[in-house]
Amino acid sequence: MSLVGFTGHAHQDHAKAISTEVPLRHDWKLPEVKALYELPLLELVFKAQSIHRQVWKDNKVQLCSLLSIKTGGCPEDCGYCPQAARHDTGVKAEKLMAVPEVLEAAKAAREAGATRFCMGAAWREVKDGPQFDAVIEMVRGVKSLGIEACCTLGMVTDSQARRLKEAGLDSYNHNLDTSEGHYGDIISTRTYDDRLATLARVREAGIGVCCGGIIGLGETVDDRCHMLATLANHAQHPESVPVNALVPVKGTPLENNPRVDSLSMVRTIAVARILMPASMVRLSAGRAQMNDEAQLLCMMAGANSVFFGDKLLTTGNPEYEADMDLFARAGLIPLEPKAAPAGPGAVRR
Ligand code: SAM
Ligand code: DTB
Ligand code: SF4
Repeated sequence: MSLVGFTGHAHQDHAKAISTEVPLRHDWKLPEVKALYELPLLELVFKAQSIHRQVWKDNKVQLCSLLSIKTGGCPEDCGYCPQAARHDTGVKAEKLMAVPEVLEAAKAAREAGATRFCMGAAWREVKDGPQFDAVIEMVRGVKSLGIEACCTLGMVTDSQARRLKEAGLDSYNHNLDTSEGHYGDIISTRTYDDRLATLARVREAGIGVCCGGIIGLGETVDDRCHMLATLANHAQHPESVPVNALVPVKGTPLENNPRVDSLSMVRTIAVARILMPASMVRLSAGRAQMNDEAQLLCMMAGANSVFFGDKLLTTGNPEYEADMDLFARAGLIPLEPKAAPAGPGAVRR
């Protein structure tokens, strides 16, 4: 068990008076996670919010911006994904964006209040060469704007992870998506172990880990709890845990999956917060399908970050104005740009 401490925390300003009394556990068992998940909802939210406030005393919400730097044409077969080449979704394969274009978008995002810029590529894995060199330039450029840089590029090797770290990358997003048991029903072109191996390389290189999942893939409550326990039982918790609701896209095998009940999002987020008190929990895909009240309940349950801007990678997100209006009406305080850290934290999670 490790304790949350002050030193080197990735969000030192944000988490200002982080409590030294919140234990970080790495030995969660499925029945205890499930018992949390199945608590009466308000009890669960109360528990999660109590932990949240002990750690995140200033109670701010980070605005992150997401850009698809390389869209579509992906060789993988992730059942949910509109960018898989084999799914006829109308998403066209595009080339990698040019560095200046990406940096323009990052600048605009910063101006609009983003403190984190995430670049996504529809790749199975990173290949060394001019395209990876360009991504390295993008990372350097984003860092020179004084905001956090995050990438999600598929699998990486040790040396690629080291180069990303040297360029200043704060965080690498690579989701487990679901439980190990359900993984094979959703993706066949790579394994859960491939996923874990990339995450280990990212961690080893000293880059912050951004790892979460999707609900609504036809998984059971056990699967959800299993995934959350897997995340929390890593020797260090991921610094960042995105919780996505499936956005069903026509042409994908999961196009007819039933819509995710927003209360399941609330429960998943609350359990993530309880299991990983010091991690950023990000209310990610699926916000456009949620009303204001459901989003606020997710924040009450411990979500302290959203992606803003009208598009995620290829699917819709709430309009900027609607988000700003929600923040104003609810009195939500965005994490200020100056609070963005210079690099990944060294604290054990
Ligand atoms: N190709 C890289 C990979 O798979 O790691 C990076 C990009 S991929 C689009 C990033 C994440 O987006 C996936 O791991 C998945 O969690 C999420 N995602 C993709 N399609 C989604 C959908 N339709 N609904 C919700 N989340 C989705
Ligand atoms: C994550 O977990 N969610 C974001 C980010 N990481 C890269 C991506 C959501 C993608 C939703 C489907 C789309 O827009 O294509
Ligand atoms: Fe490719 Fe990533 Fe989509 Fe899977 S989730 S098909 S790896 S872009």
